[in-house]
Amino acid sequence: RFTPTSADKFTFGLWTVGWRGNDPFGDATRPALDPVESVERLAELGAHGVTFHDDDLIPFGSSDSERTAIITRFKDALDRTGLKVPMATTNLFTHPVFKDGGFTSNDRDVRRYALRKVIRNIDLAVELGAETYVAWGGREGAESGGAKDVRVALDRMKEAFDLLGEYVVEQGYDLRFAIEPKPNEPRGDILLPTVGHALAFIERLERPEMYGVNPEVGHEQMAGLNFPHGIAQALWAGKLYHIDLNGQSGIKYDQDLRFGAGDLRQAFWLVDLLETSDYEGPRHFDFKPVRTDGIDGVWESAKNCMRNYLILKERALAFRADPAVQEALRASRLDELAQPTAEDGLKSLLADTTAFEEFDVTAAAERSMAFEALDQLAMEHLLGVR
Ligand code: GLT
Ligand code: MN
Ligand code: MN
Ligand code: MN
Repeated sequence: RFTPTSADKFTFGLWTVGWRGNDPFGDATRPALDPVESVERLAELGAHGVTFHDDDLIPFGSSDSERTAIITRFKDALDRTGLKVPMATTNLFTHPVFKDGGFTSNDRDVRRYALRKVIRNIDLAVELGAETYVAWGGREGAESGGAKDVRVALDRMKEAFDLLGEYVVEQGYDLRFAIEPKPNEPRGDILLPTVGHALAFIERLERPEMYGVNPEVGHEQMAGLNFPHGIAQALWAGKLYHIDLNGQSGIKYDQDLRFGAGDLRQAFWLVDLLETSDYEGPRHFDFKPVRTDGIDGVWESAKNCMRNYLILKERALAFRADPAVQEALRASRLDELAQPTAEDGLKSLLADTTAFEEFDVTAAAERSMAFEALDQLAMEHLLGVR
């Protein structure tokens, strides 16, 4: 029970289990992990795949022959374990050259270099079978008002994504981009800070159908937003191309806790939403095993990201299947929300005196929505007492 299989589509970034615990105040607390060992351990735990930044796999500055040797060894591990690479991404944030960003650095040479770095890793991503290419622009932003002309920076951001789309089309690759929003950290303010900003940006691109979002639980919650609501809107727009699952407790630094830690109720509603939606992509964990723990804690937390998802999935399905819940949903008139407001058309709405002239506003205002009873049922399913 609660033991994952490949069919659950759980995936992990190499940078998650591989995080050594270095933070702005302290050095690494754990030794480096060999990506091949990560592949083997994740496969043993029941994961479906791994994802990576170019530099997670191939250390920055490796020679071409070193690069080839690393890729060969990595592919061999994938073949042996059956692990997939459904997504890859580019590190445009660690090296000091990216201190003012990649796609939107004020320095044009840096922008050209960033694009070439992405394109080089897109080729590798496609070679390894990836269908999604994530773009998290953590360094695209500013700490002060005069430092960035945001409208011009968005022109450069659009230019970058359009060029990458052109490259993918020209190569005949079957690859889509997923933009990952984050409000701040490492920059004081990051461009495309929330799911909503990213969705609006995508519609300005030359080939909008090639771009969607990769929302991360903690990133929206850092902005005080309701993550399941953001995911629902991304689904509604047909733009949920990928997802980063983790945990966060309120508005503070990016915690990247294991999935299920942090805001448990939002985690429940998120799993309920995903499992009743048509999203069939990976359930990707982007978390950081706490730096207090040794390597034991790394595998313990990786295992529990998946376990917590499966527990919440069981709870959410039980919630939906409970006749008392179905009754409560009707009492709260969720079925009525699903009915169009004026299927009879504007003309008949305007002619309908019961809609306005004769409408009993007082009686309607007095009808309870009965949301408390419904929410308590959800709470009791979540707590395992029903
Ligand atoms: C970095 C960031 C994550 C992103 C990764 C993809 S990099 O770890 O904090 O949220 O998903 O670039
Ligand atoms: Mn994060
Ligand atoms: Mn992160
Ligand atoms: Mn992420």
